[in-house]
Amino acid sequence: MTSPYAPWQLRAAFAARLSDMYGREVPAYTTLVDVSREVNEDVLRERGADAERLGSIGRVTAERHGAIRVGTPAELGQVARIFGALGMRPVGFYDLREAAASAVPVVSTAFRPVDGDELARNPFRVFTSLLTPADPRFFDDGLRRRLEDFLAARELFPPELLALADRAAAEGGLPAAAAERFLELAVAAFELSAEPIDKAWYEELARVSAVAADIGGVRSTHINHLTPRVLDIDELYRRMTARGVRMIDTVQGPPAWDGPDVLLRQTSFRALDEPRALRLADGSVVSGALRVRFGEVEARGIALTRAGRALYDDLLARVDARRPATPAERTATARELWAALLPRTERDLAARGLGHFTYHVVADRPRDGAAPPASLDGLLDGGWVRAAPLVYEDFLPRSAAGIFQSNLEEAGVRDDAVAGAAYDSAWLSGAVGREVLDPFALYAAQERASLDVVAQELRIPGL
Ligand code: OOG
Ligand code: NI
Repeated sequence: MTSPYAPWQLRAAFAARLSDMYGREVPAYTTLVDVSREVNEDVLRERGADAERLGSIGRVTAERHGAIRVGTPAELGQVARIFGALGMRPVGFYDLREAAASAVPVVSTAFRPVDGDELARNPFRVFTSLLTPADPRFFDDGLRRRLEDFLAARELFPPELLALADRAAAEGGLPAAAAERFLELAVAAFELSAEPIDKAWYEELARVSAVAADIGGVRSTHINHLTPRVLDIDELYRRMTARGVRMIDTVQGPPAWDGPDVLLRQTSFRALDEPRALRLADGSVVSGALRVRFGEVEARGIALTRAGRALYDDLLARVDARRPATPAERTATARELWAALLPRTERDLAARGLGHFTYHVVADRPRDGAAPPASLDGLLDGGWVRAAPLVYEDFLPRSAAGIFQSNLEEAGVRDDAVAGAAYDSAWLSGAVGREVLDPFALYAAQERASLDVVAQELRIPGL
């Protein structure tokens, strides 16, 4: 008997098949993946081993995040079962309803592996958004009721898929034939459906928000984008532009600078019109076109601590306060503040408690009879221990809102005269049916565990 497919193997296979499927649906995605690969190869050639400091080239080349959007807590719970079978858990709470310029009626989390070795095997993650029909700033009572009825009557995931997901979770994987069936059904669930869309209903929701229409205006779900990781996002931006692809006007996230890469930088382009069948009021079906999907690419840097993240958020606020008139001015302001506020080296980032690292005993340090010092600083200075940066595995709400918004035609409407419905991480945990994990706690635990191993190996009382 062959051994069953482990969750990480199912995850890697799912990510690869989703990528094939999405490449057939959105050819521009294939161009983006090709250009990303070229950039990564060039960076590796130029920078050598340094290029792999935040992940092996094998990991980075295969690395993708997807984005999906669902309508109800019940649907979100089903998503959690499917991704749970792939070893992915909900991490982080993102409220995209609040971002100033962009009114997107969703709250989100990201499903991803959480253990260091699982991330190294395959870090596939999916940014998952849940529509908020109960937020009166977007939906009045009548629309809310019709929307909830519409959502309650649809089925996104076939029972056979969910049963296989539960079996994979219970048995820690699936045997070959069941794995094959599970992957087939899982990928199919995220394909763009050919079923006709009720044009009037879709347009009514689109007047509130294009995202609301994309989620609640159709009877199925689909992958919204699939994002490759690139080692030099500014170079990628130049190359895509040179190929005639019109990118959004900025790279979201921290500015480019000559210090350590931190957090996440992302940019995107609008996908083309996609043909969709539309059903008119008289029951006839016509062919129409919708533009909801896009291409996105990202560069990942070092995970920041809570303090580091507070510094980043403060930086964004300071940039806003200067009211830059153009994207170029915004970038220039950010670079100036960034250079003034952020440490220029990884070592300083760690010393100031701003970035997360794991620590490792240097095995081949020449022995000179001296006892290892008892402080981390001393251990690093003396060459006993080396620090490896932890890569940021999560998302940024402000960037996510920017990505959502820059790819929409209409800004959407949010009526700030009424109070919004309150959602937080605890509420989302209830909706998902499992605990939404705190990303900061995950990085801190990884860092802590590495320090415990160092202390044990060097026989020092504790670090
Ligand atoms: C999600 C947009 C956010 C990211 O990478 O920040 C996102 C969506 O469009 O559904 O994917
Ligand atoms: Ni994305």
